[in-house]
Amino acid sequence: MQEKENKVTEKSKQEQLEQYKVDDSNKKLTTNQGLKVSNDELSLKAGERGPTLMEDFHFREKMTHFDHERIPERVVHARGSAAHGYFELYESMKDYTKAKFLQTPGTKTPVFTRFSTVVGSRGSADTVRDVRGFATKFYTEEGNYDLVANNMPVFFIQDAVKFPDIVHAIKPEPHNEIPQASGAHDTFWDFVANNQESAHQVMWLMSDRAVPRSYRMMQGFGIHTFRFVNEKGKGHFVKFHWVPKLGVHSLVWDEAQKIAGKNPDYNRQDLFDAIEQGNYPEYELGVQIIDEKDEFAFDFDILDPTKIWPEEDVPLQIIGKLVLNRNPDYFFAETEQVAFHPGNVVPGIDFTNDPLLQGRLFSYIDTQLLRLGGPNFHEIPINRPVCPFHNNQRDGFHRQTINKGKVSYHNNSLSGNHPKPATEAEGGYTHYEEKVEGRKIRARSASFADHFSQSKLFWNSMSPTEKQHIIDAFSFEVGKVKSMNVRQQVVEMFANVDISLATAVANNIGATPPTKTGSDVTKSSPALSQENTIKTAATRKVAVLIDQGYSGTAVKNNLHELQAAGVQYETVSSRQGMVKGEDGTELMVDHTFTTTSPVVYDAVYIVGGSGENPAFHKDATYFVKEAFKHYKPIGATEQGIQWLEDNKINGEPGVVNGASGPFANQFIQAIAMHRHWNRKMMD
Ligand code: HDD
Repeated sequence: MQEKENKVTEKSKQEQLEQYKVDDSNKKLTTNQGLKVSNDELSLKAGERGPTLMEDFHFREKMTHFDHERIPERVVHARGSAAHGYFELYESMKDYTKAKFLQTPGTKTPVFTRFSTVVGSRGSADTVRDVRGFATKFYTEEGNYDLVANNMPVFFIQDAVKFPDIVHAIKPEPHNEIPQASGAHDTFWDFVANNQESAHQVMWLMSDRAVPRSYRMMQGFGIHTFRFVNEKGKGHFVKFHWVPKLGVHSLVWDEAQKIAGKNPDYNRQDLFDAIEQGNYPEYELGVQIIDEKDEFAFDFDILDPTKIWPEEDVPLQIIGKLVLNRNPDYFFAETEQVAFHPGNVVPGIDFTNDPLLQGRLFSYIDTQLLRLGGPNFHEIPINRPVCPFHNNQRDGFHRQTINKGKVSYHNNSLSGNHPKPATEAEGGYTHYEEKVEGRKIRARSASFADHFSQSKLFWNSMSPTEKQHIIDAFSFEVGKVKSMNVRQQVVEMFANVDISLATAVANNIGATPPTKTGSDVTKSSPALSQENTIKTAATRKVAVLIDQGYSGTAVKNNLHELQAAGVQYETVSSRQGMVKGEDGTELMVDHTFTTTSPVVYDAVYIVGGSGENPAFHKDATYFVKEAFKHYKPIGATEQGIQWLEDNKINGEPGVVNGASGPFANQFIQAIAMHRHWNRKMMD
């Protein structure tokens, strides 16, 4: 298929994909050869009770296709969900980069973004403790640019040659393939303790960042230091950040584990539903920029992927926004077959010598050759650039393009030496001419040696609740390690970060408390605490517990106000069908206590009803207790108020009593807070 040479707009990718879409509705069933099929239920047999005949081409074609339906899952990031959208530039970056999509404010570039967990298989649960991938393909007029990011700003290792090791260590153990999608086992922690460059990322992994409430509520980080190059050829170091408009929010660990059973598709569903409802996820793109002359001005090496650039030292400049506004039509064709590669760059964006980035530049194409079955995966619709592409590459499995003419080499005279390399002025990519000199050596730069100062910076930046969650997470994960020796090694290692952390963990997991003094870093970075991010009730989901005889007008008004604030709700009762208010109004019940669970809601609104049956009361009690335990906002009006008294939670933080002032407003504020940590726990 020949693309038209036209200007890229927000819709360019969608328009391109439309050409490949097929609508099967109201169509006759055919074979892949276009032959109409007259019977799709019975194979061709020699007699009604006889053997199936070889000549049944329909049976053979259908079965063969089915037998070959599966492709290898991604070796990491196998489980993911994606969406289409656009990136809009706010501020010209032309002083720093000549990338065309970053020149003119208002420019919109079509994108496809895939979120993922890292460790679990394709069918694993969403809400496991893990890093999340956040990969975006920008379909620019100069070719595809991929920002293959994670939701944590640092990585476990400093050199790509160790990537197979860290992945082997955290994946299920090879002898029994246990545990699935979890780092809570011996080999992972053995790796950590014996590869201490992992310290900083492990701190992030033990923090709430590892259990995001939603893909819509997590940050993204390019991690590596990349290079911007402007029209004059001047380079700047740059780090990329995605900042979610809804703030950064997480599940609590007990809740995350329960959701993994109640709805393993929790994050996937949330993304899909939000887009269907028109609540388009939005993230702003921030850049941190360092002048080349300041390459050595920091107390860490800016090429080290286990280090952040504290935002208080290198400010984050917001330059544009990403809006995800369209769900894929076909998961396999789009989400599964999309192929990202950090080496997909455009003029004006270049690499640095970060040894992790350098290795990634090899790994992605290599893995896709296997996963997507050959070298033509760039022709799969989701991967095709929206600008034309021409070269002398030919053949290979699944070739689709029909290149005309007999010339497929360079240099040539038979076709005027076309396709011809472009000059820099014509948009030809030229690599940044960094001067490099050195001996061939397998060594780690001494400037990469400090693994604990920024781990401590992270610890110092956490709120007391966040710190407690980190202690709890270490205690859970390392507490599952069978080897007492490995447990002790982990405790000793994290004593280098903070002695109170290591001591608390040691006491929880039966290890000997360490006697070291820990890192003496006192600095903190408020930007690292997710408690300091935006809080809003918009798009939060409330369970409305309601039964026969509810108070019609009050409920209607409150639900109306919640909706006006962008809050979503579902009604939950003992039976499906309608519930009737005492004023005769009726409401549809969305869920019963068996088809849903408190863990999948952000808040609970207890309405009750004058005709409550005992089963309702029992189930609602469990529902609210569970939500309370997970620090969620709880509101009550009408008959629900008595419930707060009966269960002794009236007056607790985040518990909103409709009898005391305007309910909806207070409840919306409580929802916006996300969780209310300073509660007394019930038994
Ligand atoms: Fe990677 C997939 C992000 C280090 C090798 N990686 C993959 C995906 C994301 C990342 C988001 C999923 C893309 C998708 O949705 O299809 N990876 C990162 C980040 C890293 C990182 C942010 C550190 C800064 N990765 C990394 C290293 C290597 C790889 C050091 C190997 C040298 N990553 C891969 C891979 C994957 C992959 C094996 C598996 C599937 C794929 O590429 O397409 O090549």
